[in-house]
Amino acid sequence: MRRLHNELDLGPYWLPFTANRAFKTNPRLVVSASGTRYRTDDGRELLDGMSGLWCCNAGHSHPRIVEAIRNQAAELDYATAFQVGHPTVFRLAERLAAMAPADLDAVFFTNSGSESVDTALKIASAYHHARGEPSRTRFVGRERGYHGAGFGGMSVGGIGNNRKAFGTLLPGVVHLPQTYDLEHQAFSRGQPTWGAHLADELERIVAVNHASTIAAVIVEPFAGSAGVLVPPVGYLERLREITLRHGILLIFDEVITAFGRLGAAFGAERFGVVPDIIAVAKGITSGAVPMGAVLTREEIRDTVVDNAPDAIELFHGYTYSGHPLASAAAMAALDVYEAEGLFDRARDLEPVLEEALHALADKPNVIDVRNIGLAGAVEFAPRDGAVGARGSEAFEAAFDRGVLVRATGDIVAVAPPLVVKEEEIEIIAAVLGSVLDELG
Ligand code: PXG
Ligand code: PLP
Repeated sequence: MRRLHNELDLGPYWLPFTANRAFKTNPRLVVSASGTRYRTDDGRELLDGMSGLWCCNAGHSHPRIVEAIRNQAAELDYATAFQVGHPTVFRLAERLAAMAPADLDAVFFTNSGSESVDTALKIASAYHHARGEPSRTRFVGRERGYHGAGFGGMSVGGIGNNRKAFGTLLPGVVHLPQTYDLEHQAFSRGQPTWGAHLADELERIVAVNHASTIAAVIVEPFAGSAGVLVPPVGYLERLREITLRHGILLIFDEVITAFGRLGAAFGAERFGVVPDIIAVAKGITSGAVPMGAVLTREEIRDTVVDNAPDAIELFHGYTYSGHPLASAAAMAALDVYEAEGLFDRARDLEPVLEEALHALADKPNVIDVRNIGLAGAVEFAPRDGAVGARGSEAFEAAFDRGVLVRATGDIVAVAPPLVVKEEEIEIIAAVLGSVLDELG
């Protein structure tokens, strides 16, 4: 079989979050995709156990989304978002506001999760500024949080490797402890029962720094990038209670958890906790065109807008905010989610994925299996002197056997498209099982 990469110059392209040197000696290329399957350049089928990268919730190249993008590109390719609008983006904002919990009815558009996070932080800051409490500038993140690759998101993020080469980042950021604890939570199904008290650390942070210096707390409802760290029962509720009591905004980074991953439109809905701001991206277009958005309580938007000393109320935005192709893709993705009942489908498949993954608990070197919604992770004991080796070897072996998963350290994460079939979940687990049997 002719391999496309033999004809390509692999030199110039610097791959993101990738082991570039290893990749270029053993490149992996996909050339097309449909539904739950990719096709590789050597003609093999690859079952997508990761929804692309937590984003293709409706499956790949869904005909309805493809058609919407095509039509929009032919009709209106681009419209500046600064002082000008176009109909599709207004319709999309209206629809997102209707889907969002409670009064999170103001929508600001971005092009990625990273931009959504930076936008959410800036809106939180601008809100307190407009309210006459400009001393509220600190942000509280969490250990092992991932909030994208911008300087704002890196600053509130809590993954050392993502931060170590980039200096001092935003000043004034404080981190909550992570919610994961192997000893107390290993092999939890769904939310662990131990750990709600970890939210009380926020009280300590408030005591040390004073509430009047804190703008917002940002957390992922479940931490995805760090390896599916599921919030303990009662934890998010307690964060909500403490933030409300101290006038601190609560931001949910729902870049992974929104649009069905948790069997609901938002993690906020699944967990029954309403934050002040929600950041989304990825599944908003089912990954077909880059887009992100920030949903805020109407009062936050109105406070910023109504108190503005200048004609332009928020000096923030992107060239491609609310891009027509992204807006059309998002409208079509939301249509598909609704028409195919995909959020309910994720909820129905949750126990199937749970059973399939927990059946791997007794495989060699497995120290934890955890899951929530249509997401799960298997964690291995690190090999002596080679942390992360088992994870990346598992990823490569699964890839060679036709299943795409995600490795982060010695954790393998799984998050298939919401259109995945039960048999395909079984295949993903079976391949992982056989990989684990053979992993040294
Ligand atoms: N917030 C969260 C919670 C995310 O998961 C981002 C922000 C940034 O989104 P963009 O679109 O700027 O990448 C993300 C992205 C992984 C992995 O290893 C996860 C993400 C990105 C890349 C890798 O699981 N999530
Ligand atoms: N850098 C330069 C020189 C620019 O002119 C712009 C936008 O006009 C940007 C960065 C920001 O780009 P974007 O709006 O796509 O985020």
